[in-house]
Amino acid sequence: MVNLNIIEEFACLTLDRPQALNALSFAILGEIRDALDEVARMSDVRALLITGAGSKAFCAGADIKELRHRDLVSQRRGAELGQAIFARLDRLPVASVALVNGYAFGGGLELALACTFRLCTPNAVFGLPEVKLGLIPGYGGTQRLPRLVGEGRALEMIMTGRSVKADEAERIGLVQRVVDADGLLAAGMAYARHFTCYSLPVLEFARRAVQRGMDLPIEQGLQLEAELSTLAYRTEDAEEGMRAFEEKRSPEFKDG
Ligand code: DAK
Repeated sequence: MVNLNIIEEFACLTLDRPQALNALSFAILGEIRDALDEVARMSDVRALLITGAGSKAFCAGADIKELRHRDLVSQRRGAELGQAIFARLDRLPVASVALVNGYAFGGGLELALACTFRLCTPNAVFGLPEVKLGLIPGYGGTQRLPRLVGEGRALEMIMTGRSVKADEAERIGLVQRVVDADGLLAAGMAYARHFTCYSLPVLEFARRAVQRGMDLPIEQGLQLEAELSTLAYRTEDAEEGMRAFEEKRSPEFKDG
């Protein structure tokens, strides 16, 4: 149900349950968790790309058929499990790019939100329609969506269940780019190369400063920035980057 492949310098995770629009059963969630653990152990991977099998859906959300008839304790554990898996994605040592090829609803949008970046095809549709089922998002949507698009837009999507098409998603910053459906993977790889050509530890410091800083008051965020920018300065790659500037040549980063 989940395929993990290495393509050149990238790990590529595909949700492969197209007959149910790649809906997140608990089994698929477990496979995503195992795949993320595997990616975290891969020393030669420079970014993770995530997409859905088929042309119709990235992921239509939590498996609604599985969500019914569960006791409250299991339901609470289910929410915590999904949240913990998406937090792992958020905190992977490498950046991730969601390649959204169709519907990204509910848990599917929450999966994309936990990625560092999002690209989508022109037929992509984004939504948190849980309210239509008498539910609210349970895998991080109420927290990550407002941080990305602002409180008003997030509340509107969550409280009305309104979905957003690709062009609006790009306009409100929900996705970085809309790209052709043909060659989505190639577009994802080309996009990732814009940043993976730099020093991986330095990129990780930058990502941590921005992402963790979003959760902190600005004074603490600035402290975090001072610590992480000093750590970046101490790397050999920083020395190489500054030396290359003075010598008027391209730097050769070694991820150290
Ligand atoms: N779950 C299970 N099956 C799904 C599914 C889903 N989310 N979405 C689609 N499918 C299945 C359909 O049942 C259908 O299966 P068969 O009937 O053929 O067996 C197949 O995929 C094809 O779907 P459709 O026939 O419906 O395809 P259409 O093109 O007509 O419509 C659609 C596409 C995406 C508009 C429609 O399928 C749809 O509205 N799907 C549901 C989208 C949705 O509501 N997603 C949000 C799910 S709720 C929590 C944990 C998590 C959550 C909340 C709480 N706790 C633990 C507390 C999060 C909840 C969600 O994500």
